[in-house]
Order: sequence, then structure tokens, then C-alpha cells
Amino acid sequence: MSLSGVHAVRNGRRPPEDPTIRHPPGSSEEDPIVTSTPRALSTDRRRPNSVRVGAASLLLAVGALLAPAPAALAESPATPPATPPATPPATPPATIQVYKTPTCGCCTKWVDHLRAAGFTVETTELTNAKLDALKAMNGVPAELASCHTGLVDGYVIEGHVPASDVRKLLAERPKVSGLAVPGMPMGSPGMEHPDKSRHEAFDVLAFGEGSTRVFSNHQP
Ligand SMILES: [Cu+2]
Repeated sequence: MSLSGVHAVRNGRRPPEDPTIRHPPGSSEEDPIVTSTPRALSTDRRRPNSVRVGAASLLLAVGALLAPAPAALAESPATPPATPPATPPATPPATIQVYKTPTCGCCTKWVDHLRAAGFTVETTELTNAKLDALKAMNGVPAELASCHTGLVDGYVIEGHVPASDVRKLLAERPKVSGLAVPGMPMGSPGMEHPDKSRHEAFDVLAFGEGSTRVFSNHQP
């Protein structure tokens, strides 16, 4: 079976130590500011009083200067790596991993659409069989399948989903597996036709947990 091969392709792209890997929201509860105290503030205890007062106020002043600087805190080896505060992730730059077959022209146009909207996109080309396996592995219902599959921040993006819907998904973070535009509706991003009168209305569907609902509707 080729599932492990697909996995290897995905996992091999970045080593786990890669500092650019973002952590899911709420995955870290350590606050580096709470756990690290500037050591300099406690070093004056053995000195005479007069020196101590002068040194203490100087150190306090230095401490006040250093306190807001994350670089000063990061010098302690015990300080955990800086993580973003526990707020919802900001709007992208998000990286979308896109899986497609090598000959899919509309897939490439959809990737261009995402990049034009500000997303970073990494593409991986797979055989049809491996692409189908990847869709199944990521819970894409067969009836919602399209030509390409994207993965971003724990969500699956199946087919020609507009970048604006991906942004909305990442901002609102509903409890769904992902979004899908089944088939390849004419006029969806990457499926534009020179004759715009052939563009059709289409729904973006949110799927997951055995249910599907309309996430947004697009008119030609
Ligand atoms: Cu397509």
C-alpha cells in the first residue's frame, strides 16, 4: 500500500525541529515572561548597604530597560522557545500544502489564485492513485472530491475553493474537517472561462463528522 509513501512525502518536507513550524493555538501554556527572572536583580545581596542601594537602583533601571526586550529573556537557556500569545492565529501568511497530479492545469491555476491572494503554497505531485489515497486518508467524502487537495493549519481544502473562504475558515476556525467545492464548477478560481456567460453559481461546502453544510455561495 502506498499510504506510507504519501506520509513520507508530507513529513519529509520539514524536520520536526524546524523553528518555522507554527504550533497549533493553545498548544503551549508556558509564558516565557513569567518563568524567567533577570538574575542581575538578586546578585547584590552580599554587598555593603550603601553600595547595595546604588547598585540596586542602577540594576532596577537596567532591568526596566531590559524587561520589555524578548532578546534579553531569550538568553537564558532555560527559557522555552518563544511562542505566539494564545490568541487566534492571525490571518495568513499561512502555508498551504497542495497535492495534485502532474498534468492538472486547473490545479496550477488555483495555486496561482492562492498565491495572488497572499498564501504561501507548496505543491506535491502524486499519481491519481496516491492522490485518491491522500483524500481518503484526510476524510474527504468521495462525493465531494475534486481535482486537487490542500492541507492548511489542520484543515482540508478540496477542489477550487476561493482564497477568501480559506481565509474565513482560518479566521473563524469552525469545528469541521475542511471545505470542498465538489467537481470543478465553471467560474470557480482556476476554472475561469474566457466566455464569462458560461460561469455558474457554486457552493463551498464545509464537511466533517459525517455531515456537510453550505459554508458560502458564489454567484457568477
Ligand atoms: Cu480542477
